[in-house]
Order: sequence, then C-alpha cells, then structure tokens
Amino acid sequence: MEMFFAVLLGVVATDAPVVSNPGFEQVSEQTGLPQGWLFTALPNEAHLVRYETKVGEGQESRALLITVANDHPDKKVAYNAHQDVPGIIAGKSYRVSAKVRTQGLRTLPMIVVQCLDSSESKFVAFARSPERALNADVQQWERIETTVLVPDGTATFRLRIGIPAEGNAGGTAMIDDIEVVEAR
Ligand SMILES: [Ca+2]
Repeated sequence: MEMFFAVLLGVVATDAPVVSNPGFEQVSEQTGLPQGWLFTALPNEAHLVRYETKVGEGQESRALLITVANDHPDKKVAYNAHQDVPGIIAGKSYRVSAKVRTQGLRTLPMIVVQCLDSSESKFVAFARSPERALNADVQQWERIETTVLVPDGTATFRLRIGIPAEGNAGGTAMIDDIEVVEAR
C-alpha cells in the first residue's frame, strides 16, 4: 500500500511545474551566476548590465540582482533571467510570480511568460505582470505576478524576469522566490 502511494505521488510530482533554483541559492563556481538560469545581454556589450546574487543587508537568503550600467545608451533592450519550465500541461492556467525590490529604477520589474510551439519560433501565448512607473524605491519585498492559460500546441513554457534598460540606467532590480503554480 505504501509503495502504491509512493508511485502515485511520483506521478503527481512529474506533472507539476518545476522551476530550477527558484530562490537563486545555488550559484555556479565557474561563473558566479545562479544555476539553472540564462541571462540576456547585448552582443559584445555585456558590460552594460551586471547579473549577480547577493544576500542583502537584513535579508536571510540570496537574491538575484540585475544592475543596468550608469552610462547605458538610450536603447530598447530588456535585461532578464530566463529558463524553460517543465511539467506544464496545455489547457491549464498557471500563475507565475516573483518577489521584487528596487533601487534607482523608474519602472517595476516584470515577470513574463512566453509559450512557444515546437519550432521555438512562434509564440502561442504571452503574459506579463502589469507595468508600473516608480517614483520611489520598492524597499519591502513585493510580489509581482501574471497568469497565463497555456494553449494547445505549447512545447516550451519560457519564464522571464527582469527590467527594460530604458529609464533604468544605474538602477538595480532585486528578485527572489520565483513561483509557478496552477491557477484555480
Ligand atoms: Ca533566495
């Protein structure tokens, strides 16, 4: 009987979305960057953005920090950490969220979902948390979120979290505790 339940739980766990390193605690020794995530930068202009993890003052765990260079040119570019999340089922809705704080940003960080078809070139769905202009730093953790209904034909569920460069030169986004849960 115990074995039966173990098998059943195993099946359930496989069907649930699994975000890799959602709290940014596992850091690669080679790169100093959190494992399980990829990071965007302009080709040959990686110096315009800095990705790092830090335990902030008065904080208990590591967070991902994204800092836009002070001298960032006025270019439309989104800096984000991203990963493809397995265990997603078409026809279901999922809520994705993250905790954020900000320093010197003029716009709130955004969490984004892209559902891609098997060619990986066509978006079948897209969702992002609401845009919000900031006139002060977000000093207490605030959870941002969005919900997406995953269409049939989705092969890849790509999660992105970050900030646009525009207006945010010299600012830092602090990000932690990414969650993907089925929305009921
Ligand atoms: Ca953390």
